[in-house]
Amino acid sequence: MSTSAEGNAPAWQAEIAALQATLAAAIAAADDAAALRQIEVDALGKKGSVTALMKRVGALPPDERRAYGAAAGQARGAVSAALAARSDALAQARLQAELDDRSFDETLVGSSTRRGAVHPLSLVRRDIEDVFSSMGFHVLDYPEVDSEFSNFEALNIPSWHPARDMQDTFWLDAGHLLRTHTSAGQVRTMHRLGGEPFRAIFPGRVFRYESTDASHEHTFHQVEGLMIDRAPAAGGPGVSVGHLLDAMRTLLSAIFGEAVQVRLRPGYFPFVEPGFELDIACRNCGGAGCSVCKQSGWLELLPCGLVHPNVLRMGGLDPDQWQGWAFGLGLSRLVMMRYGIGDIRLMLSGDARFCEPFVAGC
Ligand code: FA5
Repeated sequence: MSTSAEGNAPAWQAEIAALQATLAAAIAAADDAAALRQIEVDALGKKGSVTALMKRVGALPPDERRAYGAAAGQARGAVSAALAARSDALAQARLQAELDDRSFDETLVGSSTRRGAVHPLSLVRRDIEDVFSSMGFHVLDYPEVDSEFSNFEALNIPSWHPARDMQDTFWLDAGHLLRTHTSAGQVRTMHRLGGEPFRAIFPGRVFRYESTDASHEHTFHQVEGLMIDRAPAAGGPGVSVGHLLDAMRTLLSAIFGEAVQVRLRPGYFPFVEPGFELDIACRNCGGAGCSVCKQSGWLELLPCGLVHPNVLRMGGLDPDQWQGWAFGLGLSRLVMMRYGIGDIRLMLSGDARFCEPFVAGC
């Protein structure tokens, strides 16, 4: 059926050789990966010319099929190999062109990436957590969205109480609010850890609906401290204002690396009795008076006191059996004092330059 004009060689031999030669020329002429890919599809794809060769084997006389299959298979292998070789050669040429490109100077120093820094609030918070952990305190975390109950009622501040006006509140729906102070975690902690003496701190972000100035933000950080022990009447050591002050002094000297001048004033908070305000001498101005301390030389930093019996009751603790002290440290203000930051509003401004001096602390 299919012998060539010159003699015995079947016609398909010349046909396969011609196709192979055409493809070899096309592959050699292809000068990018897309052109090569097209040739590959046209030759080896489902409807490709080489694939078509393979399909024709059934139409040949049985005695030619074996030789035909071998020749078509060899053509397919040769085309695949030529495609791969050309692809390698093109990649190599591309690389060489990049290396030859004199506009690229591989001896130039690379540009450096900017290093991040730990925010000073986090640095001081870590220090405080270390100091209190070493004194046996748990470090707890509570939600920023809390209930009116935790934030006020559980702290002996019912809805009619004038003390609610001391902390202007961002109200949410259905008795929820953005906590105005970390004290919102006090009663929850008593339920969680009570029944045994315990010590805990709970640092966090708090929110107040108030106008801002150099020392007031609507969003700032506090650290709450709470210590509960058995009353002497219940055979325990009890807790005292002396112990509270001692813990506060330990904390402040650890933060500032030296003894800090403090003063204690009576302070009113419905959830402590007696209550105090612990102020520290303004380190921004050395006590001379500045915008941070509102010219007074002192900065209100650390309200504290002995836990009110009503709050102990709310926490499921019998005030005849249990006593406690609590403090609510203004962490943002402490950070300002430690690093001489003149305006609290810089703290959460989101300006990356604010953190640059603290890169070394990472
Ligand atoms: C309270 O928030 C009480 N929960 C503290 C407390 C806890 C008292 C436990 C007794 C026992 P006060 O509203 O004073 O108290 O806030 C505590 C501290 O947070 C202040 O001393 C001050 O350092 C800081 N602070 C208060 N308001 C702001 C504000 N707007 N911006 C920055 N810091 C503030």
